[in-house]
Parts: sequence; structure tokens; C-alpha cells
Amino acid sequence: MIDTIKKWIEEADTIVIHRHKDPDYDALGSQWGLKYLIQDNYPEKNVYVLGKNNQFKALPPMDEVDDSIFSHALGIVVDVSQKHRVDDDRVLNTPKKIVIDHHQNSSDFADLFYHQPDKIAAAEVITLMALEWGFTFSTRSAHALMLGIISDSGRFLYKGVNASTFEAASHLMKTGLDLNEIYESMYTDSLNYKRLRGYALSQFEVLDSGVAVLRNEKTIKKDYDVSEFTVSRGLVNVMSQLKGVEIWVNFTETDAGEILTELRSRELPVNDVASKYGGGGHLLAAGCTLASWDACDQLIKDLERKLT
Ligand SMILES: [Mn+2]
Repeated sequence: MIDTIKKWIEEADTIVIHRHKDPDYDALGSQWGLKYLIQDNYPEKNVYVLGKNNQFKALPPMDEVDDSIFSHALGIVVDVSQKHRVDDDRVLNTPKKIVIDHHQNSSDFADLFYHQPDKIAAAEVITLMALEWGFTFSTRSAHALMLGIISDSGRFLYKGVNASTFEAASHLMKTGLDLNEIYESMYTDSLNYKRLRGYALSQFEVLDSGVAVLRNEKTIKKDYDVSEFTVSRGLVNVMSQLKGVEIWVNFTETDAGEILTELRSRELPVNDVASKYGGGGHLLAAGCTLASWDACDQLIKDLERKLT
């Protein structure tokens, strides 16, 4: 399959690269990493990374393009495979769509689906693919891809990190990356985010079943001047690596009254529970959106059933 992906890239003059809504460093690093890889190896091609701008400052602002380019562009979507989660659905107007993803989901729009659920990051998938293609890696492509691998692996901590993760990282490091600078750019917190984490640490409850639960009302993001995404994704792991806790879940109320739900687990897969409520993700890290606080109690029961 990766030979076909390379062939489609070689045949295209214009390439648009998309990722999921509410991007993280893996989504963005995969986009920029792939863009730079293509440009460094085929300088004549026009490559654009698309989607809303975001708070991640270690990468440049997103590109902007006219609606007219999609009818003749190659579409590549990274780190997501379901169309309702793709940022900027104009990619659906491209004649050929490649999806490169490492989540558990199937794809409902790919013409070519390169699915690698055993890889910790989409950026790892792209790194290893480009290595097999014999592509040259510049520092700029390696930097973007490294952000993705570091972020989705929790700095090489999460389950699923394996020899292949280090193989990809090792290759990227050989371009001369400054790892300290990268960590500095990713993990220097603002004071209000530190305070928010302190608040969250004092708030979550641990149920007898071994499920830890944090409930964030909609006022919290205003109190701490952070985004909804920061509350939802940024706080779930304050409950990680805690003795006696097997599964932890973070509920965040949105302005519309829905509940963003982030699930994490030490050993037992939880993506089936996320799927049951219309979400998805990885085996041990998944998410969904619930209609109300009542539904949260239902979901907690589903998690507790796994532990009995
Ligand atoms: Mn990812």
C-alpha cells in the first residue's frame, strides 16, 4: 500500500493535508511533517496544511487556500479516519483521498486507508513510511514529526511505545534535533494551567470499583481562563498512575450543555465504551460526547462492569 501512496504523491501537483478537529501535536506534527517531507523531496509540488488555527505555537499558522483547488488536488488526511471528525471537509471534494491513521476506527471516506493501530502516533507511521520510501529528512520535517511522537506517547511513557517508536525517534534525532528545546516548547505551562491542575487534583473522586472520575462544570474554563479542550484533554491524566485506579474518566460540560468525555485505562480496553456512545479512539485512550450528566452515570456503570 505505501508504494501506491508514494505513487499518488508523485502524480499530484497539488496536495492538501488535513487532520482532526481540536488538533493535538500528533495531528499537527503529522500534517507539517508530511508537508515538509514532500516539499523537501519534491520541491516543485504545492502542498498545503489545512484546518483551523490553534494554540500550538511550536508550529506555524495553517495555510489558506481557495475552494477551487480541491477538484484537482490529492487529499491526504492524517490522524483521523471518520469524516465527521475531519477539520475542513473541503477535502471530501478531492478526487482521491488517502487516510493515514493509528486510531482503532475504520474509515468512511478513504480511497486508500493506511491503517496502523499498533503505532503510538500518526507521526510515527509517517516517519517509518517515508524511511521506507527513501525520503530525505530535513530538520524541519523531523522537528514536526518528533512533536507528534513525543506528544502521543506521553514522552515515551504510554503503553504501546515499542522498538518501532524508538526506531522512528532515533531516525528523527539524527537530523540534529534539540530535544531540550522541543520539550521546553511543549511542556512549559502557564500559571493558570498549573493552578487548574492543582484544582483538578483536589477534585476528582476515586470509586470503590477502581474508576476515578473528574467532573468539570462549564464555569471552570472561565475561572481559569483556558479552553474547553484544555479542561477536557489536558486534565484527564491528573488521575493517571494512581495506585488502585484502573480506569479514569474526565467529564467536561460545554457551553451547549453537552459533556465531553475522555476515557483512559491502565490495561482494559475502553474504546468499546466510547464507541457505544458514538465516540472512538485507541484501546486505552478514547473519547466521546454525551448529551447530559445523567448519561455520565450510565457510562461510569459501563466502565465499572469491566472491573467486576
Ligand atoms: Mn494521534
